[in-house]
Amino acid sequence: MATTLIQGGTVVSATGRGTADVLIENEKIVALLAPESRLLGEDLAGSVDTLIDATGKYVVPGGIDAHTHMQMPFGGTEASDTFETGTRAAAWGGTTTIVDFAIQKHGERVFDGLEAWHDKANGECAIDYGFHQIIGEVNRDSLNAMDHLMDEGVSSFKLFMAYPGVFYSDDAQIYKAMRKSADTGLLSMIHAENGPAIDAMVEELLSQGKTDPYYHGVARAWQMEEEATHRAIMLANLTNAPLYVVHVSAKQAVAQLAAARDNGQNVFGETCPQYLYLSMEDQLGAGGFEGAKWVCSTPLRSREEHHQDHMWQALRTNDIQMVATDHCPFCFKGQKEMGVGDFSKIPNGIGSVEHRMDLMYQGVVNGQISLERWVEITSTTPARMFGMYGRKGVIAPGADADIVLYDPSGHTSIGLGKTHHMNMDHSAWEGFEIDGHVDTVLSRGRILINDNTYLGSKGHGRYIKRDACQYLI
Ligand code: DUC
Ligand code: ZN
Ligand code: ZN
Repeated sequence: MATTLIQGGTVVSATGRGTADVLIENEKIVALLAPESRLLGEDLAGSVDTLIDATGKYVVPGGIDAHTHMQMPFGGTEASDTFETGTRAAAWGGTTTIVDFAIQKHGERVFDGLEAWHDKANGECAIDYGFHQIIGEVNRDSLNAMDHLMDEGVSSFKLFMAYPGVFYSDDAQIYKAMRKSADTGLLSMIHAENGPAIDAMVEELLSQGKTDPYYHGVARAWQMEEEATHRAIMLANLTNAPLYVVHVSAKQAVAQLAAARDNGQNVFGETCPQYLYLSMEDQLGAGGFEGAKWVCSTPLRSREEHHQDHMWQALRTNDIQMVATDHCPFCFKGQKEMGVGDFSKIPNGIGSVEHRMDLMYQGVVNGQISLERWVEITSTTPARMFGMYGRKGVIAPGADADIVLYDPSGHTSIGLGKTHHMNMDHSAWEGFEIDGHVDTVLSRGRILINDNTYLGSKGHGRYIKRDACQYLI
């Protein structure tokens, strides 16, 4: 039996903090020990196999990024991080679990799609991983398959109100799938943007010669997001389906979610670091084709309209419950460049899996969220939302020893040649400075990162069979 003791740190949970030593046996946390126990002659430091000094550090549950797209075929190309490179980058940034999206394409069977994603990930991952299921075509066959997703440890599925001709589901299809969600307990995840109206606006803008990346944001106006969010909420209300809206970026969409929650509906919202820090004016409008680096959907919103401030506020007040990345990386050369002269051909996506914990910690430094809330929105809530809590998202006896030592007096300079391990030729976060540093990362008791060195390996990460959402009765 391998034993590890993390000694002298401040253990932070979603509900509080205190000095405690964490004892690990093999892959599990077995005890939290008060410092006083050492004075009583119970100092375990001399008897464990590995002793980690956490003095001055926060000891927090490993990050859970519940929205990633590793090697996802999309927009005529494929997301540039493989499960190997993407999960390694995640580990560097203190994320020890991802939930990626398996895809059922049009004309394909759901379980063939799921199997394909198992094949891509199996034996490749540095950290643990689970899957949501994208239902790309709601039909009798896929509705039947949904009856069996929970048995596979896939307790959530995603539908798109955007991307007509690719992943798009119309209202009738959404209605049918949500009925199934209510019957099976699967959580309905929705990409809420009015796809057909967006496509009409894209055509209009291009015909006026408005081809720059900035117009991606114009075409995907906040009205498109608010309307679709409202429609999703109403369909969920009608069918009694639990609803989780992904990558919320518009303050008007947040208001829809808040109203539904006040109304007693099981509705949840996720936002992403890009909607808290970046804007349509500063990044999408960077000039020329540069803005392509920040083309993602939903799009970056206007700084002048203060969407970013509202998003921080919503995180504080729990109108938005958690932060994922929607990690969907594309290189500038050869991938983003596909959209030179036509913004609608730029592959949609930003890579952030490596930086989520740091970027959200900067919210603590800036006084936008508390330290405990940081743990909650990056780890504990994702664990509960997606049926992993107890095993993940908490430092407590019986939990997997997925632990991050975070150094609040350290510093992280984000950018190529600095802290960049994602398989991308640029960083959407170039130049960001973080007043904190991921110091040590453990996944199921194994040290993956220590002293700025990667000690992990592909194949360490295991598939997590998830239970149903733990916010539902
Ligand atoms: N949005 C993105 O930016 N990329 C992948 C898919 C999505 O919905
Ligand atoms: Zn989406
Ligand atoms: Zn996504």
